[in-house]
Amino acid sequence: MSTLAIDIGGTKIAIGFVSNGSLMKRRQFPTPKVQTADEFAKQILDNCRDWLPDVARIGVSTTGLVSEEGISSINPETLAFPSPFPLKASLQKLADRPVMMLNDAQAAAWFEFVNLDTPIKNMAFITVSTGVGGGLVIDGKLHKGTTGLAGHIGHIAVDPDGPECGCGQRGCVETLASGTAIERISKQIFFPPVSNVHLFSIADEDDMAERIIRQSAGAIATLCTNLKAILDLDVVVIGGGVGLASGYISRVQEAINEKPNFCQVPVVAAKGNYDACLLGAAFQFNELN
Ligand code: BMX
Ligand code: ZN
Repeated sequence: MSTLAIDIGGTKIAIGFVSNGSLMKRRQFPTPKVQTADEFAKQILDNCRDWLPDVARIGVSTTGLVSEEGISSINPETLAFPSPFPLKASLQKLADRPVMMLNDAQAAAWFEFVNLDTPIKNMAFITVSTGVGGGLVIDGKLHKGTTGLAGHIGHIAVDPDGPECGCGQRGCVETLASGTAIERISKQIFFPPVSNVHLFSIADEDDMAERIIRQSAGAIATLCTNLKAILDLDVVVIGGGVGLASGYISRVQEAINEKPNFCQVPVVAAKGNYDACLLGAAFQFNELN
């Protein structure tokens, strides 16, 4: 049975044609401006009309808080959904296929958990991308919480004097570590501005670039040690465009290793690589627990 996988991020949407658990075809395009859910769904489906005759079901992983009513933004600066945004119902109606939907990082967490080399019970997935998202597997079960909010670890406030976050708090991990945060900080330092990809490529010879990346990795390290203290995790899996950039995970691990032993935790790269959330979108049809 073939699945159309859709991963909605703050910057881009990736779509995949998944057959027997393998990603057979993949496309990506910039996230359209959010209007009505019907229009948003139509724009996604327009990008894969040729796949639809062979698609039996649709799995979506999306940035934002996913509930029965629809998607809501926790940080509207990442993607401003008019809340609740009933995208699942629109896709179901327009494509006439069963649709399942999860938060992007929750979907990736479950995919990564099932694909771990060593079976363990407690794991977090962290995506460092436009925002900082998270998914938690506790005692072998994906933990979504009462309202679906569980895992929104980018909005743990770690610096009371830090920058304002679009979620309404100050000093959230997302304001210190995300791709958006790195861009904001690097813009204050580099003129003309440099892209995040370029920033990583010059980090070896440019102290300032290295410092900006270390600040992000340091905030993710603090997040990991906090999560270890709360949940006694066995491992943290990291994904996302920034999270998977060359040398990022080793910088996070180095920062973790400077903390006391009890809260140290190993960090590894997502098996699904840049497509962990996309594969997770399709994978949610496999039993979640
Ligand atoms: C934000 C939040 C999370 C999401 C995370 C990563 C919104 C719209 N999104 O913290 O739900 O998981 O960003 O999202 O409030 P991404 O767009 O960086 O993949
Ligand atoms: Zn926040």
